Parts: sequence; C-alpha cells; structure tokens
Amino acid sequence: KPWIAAAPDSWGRLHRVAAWVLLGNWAGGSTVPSRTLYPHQWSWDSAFIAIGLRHLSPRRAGRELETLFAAQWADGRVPHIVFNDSVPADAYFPGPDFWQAGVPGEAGLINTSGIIQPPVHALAAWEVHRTDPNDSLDRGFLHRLYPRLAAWHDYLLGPRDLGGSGLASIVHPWESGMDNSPCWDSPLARIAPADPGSYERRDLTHSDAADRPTDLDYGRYVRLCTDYRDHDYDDARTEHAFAVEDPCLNGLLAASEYALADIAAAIGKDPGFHRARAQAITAALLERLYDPESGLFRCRDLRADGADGSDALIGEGSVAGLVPLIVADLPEPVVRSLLDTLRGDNFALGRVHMVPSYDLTGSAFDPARYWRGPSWFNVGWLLHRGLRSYGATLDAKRLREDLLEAAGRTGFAEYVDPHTGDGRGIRSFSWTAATALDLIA
Ligand code: 2M8
Repeated sequence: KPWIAAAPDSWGRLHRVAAWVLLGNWAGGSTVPSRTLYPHQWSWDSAFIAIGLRHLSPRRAGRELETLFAAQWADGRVPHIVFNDSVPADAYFPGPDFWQAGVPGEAGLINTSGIIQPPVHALAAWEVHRTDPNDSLDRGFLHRLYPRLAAWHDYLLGPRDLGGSGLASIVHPWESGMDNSPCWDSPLARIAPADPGSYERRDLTHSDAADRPTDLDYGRYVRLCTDYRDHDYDDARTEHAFAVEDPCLNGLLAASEYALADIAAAIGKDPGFHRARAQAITAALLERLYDPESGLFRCRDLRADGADGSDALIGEGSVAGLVPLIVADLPEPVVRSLLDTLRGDNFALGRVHMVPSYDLTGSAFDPARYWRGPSWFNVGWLLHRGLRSYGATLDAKRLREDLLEAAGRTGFAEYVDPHTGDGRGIRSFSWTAATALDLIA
C-alpha cells in the first residue's frame, strides 16, 4: 500500500520553524550543521544551507559560501571542514590538532581539514545569485566567487583525476559525504585500521552508536587521513590506498560546471569552456560509471585487483548512483532507466519514506545506520530537482510533500528510517531545515 504524505497546506508553520532552526545554527560567518555533533563549518552542508538561507537573506547565504571559500587552499581544494576556533578543540574528532592543516586568513591562521566533499558550491552560488541578481551583481558576489569556484573544479579535474579518465576521485569515504555507505566496504577492507588507542571518538557523546559508523570504520578512516597528512596532503606523493570514482560527486561536479557556465555568462565572461567541460564530465560519467543492466551509476574502485588486474565497478547499489539525475541532457534511455530504478523495489519511491541511501533489498541494508539505508534530506532535495527537470512532475510533487512532512514531524532530523519514518541521528539539523525552506519557496 503506497505511503501517503500529509496534506500540503500547512507549510507556513514549517517555514517559520525551519527558519528558526537555521538562524539558531548561525555561528557568525557561517552555519554549523548541528550545535552538538558538528560544531564547525562543513563544505557540502554549507552549499545546501546557502540554498535554503537565500530565502531568508540572500546576503547571508552569500556570506556562508564566501566564508567557506576564504579557507580554500592554494591548490584550489575546498576543505571539508573549516574549524571554528571558539569551539573547544576536543568538541569534534578529528579536530584541528589532528589535521594540522590550514590557510592564512585576515585574522590569522584558518584551521581546516585536508580532505574534500562533493562540489555543490557553484550550483548553490548560482541559486543564491538568482534570488536577488541586482544586489548580487552590485556587491560583486559572483565576481569574487567565480575564480575560486573555477580553481576548485580545476583541482578536482587536475590532481584528483587519479584514473586519468576525466572524472574526480575521492581518496577517503568522508569525501563522498556518504561516510559508511556499503559501497566503501570492499575498498576499505584493504585498509589496516589505526590503533584504537591512538584517538578518541567524540560523535558517540551526541548520537546513538547504532546510528553511527562502527569503530572498525573509524580505525580505517583515521588510517587514511594519517597517510594523507604524512604526505602533506600532496596527491602526487600520497599512495591513496583508497581511490574511487563516485557518481554522486561527479554528477554534482557536472551540474556545478553547468552552473559555472551560467555564472561566467552573468559576469560577462565566456561560458563556452565550462559548458564543454560539463559535457565532457557527463560523457565520462556515462562511459565509466553507468551500468545499463541495473539502471544506475556505480562507483569505480581504482585500486581493485580485478581478474585482469584492472579497476572495477563496485557491486553495491547506492543512492549515489541515482544522483546524476540532476545532470542536464542525459540520454533519454538513461533517464528512463534511472526513473525505473528509483520507482522499483530497490528504492521504492512513493512506497517508503523519502529515498533510502542504499538498496532496500541489499544484504548490507540497515534502516538505522547512517548512510547504509536511512533516507537523507539533501539527497531527497537533489532527486526532487532531477525529477522535476526531467518532467516526472507527479513523482516530484509526492517526494516534495514527503520531505516536508518528514522534516516537520521529526524536528528536522539528520536522517529517517525509510520504513517507519522515524527520525534518526540528531535533530535541528541545518540542511534538513534549509532544503525544507527551499522546497516550500
Ligand atoms: C557526516 O560526516 C562527518 C565527517 O565529515 C562525520 O560523520 O563526522 C556526513 O553525513 C557528511 O555528509 C556531512 O557533511 C557531515 C556534517 O553534516 O556529517
């Protein structure tokens, strides 16, 4: 029996509470994902936050992104965390002492992590600009951000094109944003975990252990970070024992590259380079990661030792493989297959709460544990955008109501059990509030 969302006539109150959550998480120059579990600035969180915040204040939304890009490294990378020095150093692990990384800022060193997250930023910058284009142009928002966004994409398609394929690779599960996705189980199995006595997790103070990654996962996360740090985060010198081409990150890169073309045009520059690059990423995505048999994109493990010694597509089906639906101009049969997969038994659009992060029929499915099954609001927002752009209006409408109903009912939970709809993780989570604001607008 299809699960039916609440009637969409009461979003006024939801809008007010979402605004209250988002403004309550404002930390002076950017927004924390959560006051308790994530008390710093996170890269892709800030992009989703800006997309919602623009409906309250386009200027503040612009500031959110500019604060993040003030911490951009000289090589173009945008670090996945920008640390807030006024928060105690042991509030989050791994903190600044662990990463030993940063860039000079106007008021001294800005402490950052050394890894990245998916590039939603050009997309967000373009949406922020579109909210009040005249004010944005007057203040030079796009003029300041454009070269930084271009350098960010150059980093991803330069030093991070580890497969030489025209796609960016992630070198750590945290870089995917989907930390403990079952897709990472096989590539992570090759990584020797760090000594558990060498660090102390902080996340379990604020969240249920059953909802979070395991200690074994953390041991491997720490090992990969340490190896990278010990090579000064230099991609050419680090072995990168974990190296994967992820369809979510690369789908977002293609969509952001199209947004960068729009940004270039808006400030009187030639958009042609970015359009061509977006098309090239899309072509590489289709060639390298699309699996027509299962109707979704897969992750490619560059370090897998296939029978012929080659890299390999990872068998696990993740919602990351559906996110490329946000990319423009996909071939029609691919769009049709992606929609079939979304509606079929593996992701059951319209029959479970929101869209699960992992195949409902997969052997590793866990409805409570983080990115191994629960439904997430940022992913729902992306798929809603994709559905709308490809004319799946009814699916998009239902998903929107479902996302808004779940956000309000759970107190803006971090994620949701797809079967019961119960909120999981922490509450008053920023991107849950931000994506709700955008869906209401
Ligand atoms: C989660 O990741 C962090 C590490 O970056 C963590 O588990 O401590 C993920 O859900 C990630 O996608 C998100 O950006 C971050 C902050 O919300 O939390």
